Amino acid sequence: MIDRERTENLYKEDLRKKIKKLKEKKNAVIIVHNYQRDEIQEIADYLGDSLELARAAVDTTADIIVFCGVHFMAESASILNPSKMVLLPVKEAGCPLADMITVQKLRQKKQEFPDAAVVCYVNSSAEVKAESDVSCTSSNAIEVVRSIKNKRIIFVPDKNLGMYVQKEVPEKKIILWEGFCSTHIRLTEEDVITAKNNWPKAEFIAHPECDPLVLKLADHVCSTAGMFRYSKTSNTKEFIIGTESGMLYRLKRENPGKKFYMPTTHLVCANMKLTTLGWVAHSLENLVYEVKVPDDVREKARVTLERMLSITGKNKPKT
Ligand code: CIZ
Repeated sequence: MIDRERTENLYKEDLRKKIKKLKEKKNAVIIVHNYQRDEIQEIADYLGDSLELARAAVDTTADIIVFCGVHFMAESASILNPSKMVLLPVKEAGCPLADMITVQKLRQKKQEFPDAAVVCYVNSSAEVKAESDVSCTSSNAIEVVRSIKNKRIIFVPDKNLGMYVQKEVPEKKIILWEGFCSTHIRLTEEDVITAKNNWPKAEFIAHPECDPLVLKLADHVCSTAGMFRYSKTSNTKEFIIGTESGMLYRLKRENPGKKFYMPTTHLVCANMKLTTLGWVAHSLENLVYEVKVPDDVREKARVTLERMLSITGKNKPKT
């Protein structure tokens, strides 16, 4: 091993020890999204998608939640746990998709379609959640939309997820928002065709935030939680993964006999990768950066999130 690598490993080991001590001293829990760096996934008390993490945040008895993900996720944890301190280690870790909608624009859309219910993907701000009827994640979007009485639904802000749900729930009329995930959109049909040629025995599993042309090539479409379940139970031994590259770490760890490939090197969410061991230690040591939502917004957004949690059942996430 070259000296630089050894020094870096020793530094990381020191940081892991420091984080463990601080966590115990402050009664904190580390909640980590599936798209985080490997080094962050390794220190997770809970690792999962936003639905699983929202549930973990509700269930924890810790006083402090260190949320290793992006801003809207920490915000959801704070909305559901107003008495706990929720920390986002890097305050700039945002979500371009969540920024593609504002409350003002959503209000205009609601005026255009007054009979429609609003379903907002969790990748949205607390203000947008507060203005919506119910939230959803990619794990439960179909179930949530099916459960709604209104025939017309304004689905915000991800148009690809909205189109995917529309195909699965044709009896509803979904009004789409022009938002998209700037990471998933980078995956092209050509990338998938090339990957399928390179690994002809592999199944292609795609996230519903991908372009519809990419989804047409998929053997299975599901959320990240669905990808873990599917790859574990499927008899297939090789998979091409159509979502953020952070997924490979846990997929490989939980399926030692199977192979996982990325169809392109471009599926990296820069915001998700901002969190490092150094920032987690800094966050715990200095109790920064606390994410709080003003009471009036929080109360309405909580109803929207809790409706979603009650529709999907407390402990059984669907694909
Ligand atoms: O819901 C989430 O956590 C996201 C952003 C993706 C997924 O499918 O898990």
